Amino acid sequence: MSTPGDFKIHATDGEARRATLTTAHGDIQTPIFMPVGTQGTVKSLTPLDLEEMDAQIILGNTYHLYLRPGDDLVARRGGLHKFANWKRPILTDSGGFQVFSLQEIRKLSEEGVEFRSYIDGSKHFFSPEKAIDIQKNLGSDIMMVLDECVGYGADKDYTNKSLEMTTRWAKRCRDHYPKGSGGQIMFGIVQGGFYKDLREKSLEQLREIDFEGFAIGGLSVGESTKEMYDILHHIAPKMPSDKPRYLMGVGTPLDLLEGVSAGVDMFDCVLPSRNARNGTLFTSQGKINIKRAEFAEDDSPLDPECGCYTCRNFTKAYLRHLYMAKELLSYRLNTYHNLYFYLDLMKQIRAAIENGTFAELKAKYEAAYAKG
Ligand code: PRF
Ligand code: ZN
Repeated sequence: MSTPGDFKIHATDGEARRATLTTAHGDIQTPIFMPVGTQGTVKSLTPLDLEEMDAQIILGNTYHLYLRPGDDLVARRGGLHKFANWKRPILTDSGGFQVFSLQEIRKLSEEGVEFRSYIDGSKHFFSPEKAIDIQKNLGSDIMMVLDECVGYGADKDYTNKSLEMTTRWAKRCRDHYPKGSGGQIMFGIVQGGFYKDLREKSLEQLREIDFEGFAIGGLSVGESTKEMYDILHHIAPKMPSDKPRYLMGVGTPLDLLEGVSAGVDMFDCVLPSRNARNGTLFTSQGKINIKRAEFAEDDSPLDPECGCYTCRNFTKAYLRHLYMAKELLSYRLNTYHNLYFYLDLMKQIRAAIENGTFAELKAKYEAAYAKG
């Protein structure tokens, strides 16, 4: 019998790992990409769509669901799985990042963070304990600790003080939900900005606290790709090798391949779903924008190598028409394709690690996406 938090590595290829993570709602095969369902829905898709494309786990946001419809309301309906009729695992972010990225006005103290609702301007307060209570109410399989994601360009003194507070908050989160006290598991979040020694310090402090997994936060906040990859390759291989590693809010197809090559197991990002809605589509030949005039009478599928519903049934000319006419189906078909593409990429990555051909797969996508 396996219990939530169990993590079994089946194969490795360089730093890349092929593993299984057990949660209360089933196993997750890693490396994995988690579609973002901020408000308890992956925009424009049904749970059936997501199951069909083999999404193994989706992400929900503490911040949004607390403000609307309210985590108590969700709890009274048996939790987010029941409420949204999603039977597979859910990871919830703690709200820390959303408070820091969506608000100019917020008050940060040792106790927690005060912020205003993006809906009606009302005042709210998240302590580390509150962030966990909300995630308990939502009933997610994986909870994230409350952290401060420092902005790009923060100086070393600020970054240092911030990561030490993030550690104290992480400890308070764990103490509020000790390991094994329920079916939910909890991940710590490594911060430390773009200072390698501070990243190491954050990791060392979090290691002392007993988490089921560890995330890398504070990346993709405005830095160059080179700076991000530099920190990624420095810190990911130093993270506990017997626990899942999660790179938060990243990224492009090449970022996922780079992350896996550094030993990352889990990813989430709004990029495939958000880009889909503005007509930017990922294909095996690179990125295209469906609104371009060259597609007006293009009767070929979006991606001839893709097996998704969109690519099997519609032409680029039709997808362009839907986009130009702002038809609702445009959002749906585009989102379906982009997420299918991301999930299929992860499937290829898992197979390549098992076969010891990960480097070849990475090189293939690097060639297709060289144009950016
Ligand atoms: N912290 C949390 N969530 C996040 C991030 C973070 O640093 C990021 C940074 N890319 C995305 N989502 N809690
Ligand atoms: Zn497709």
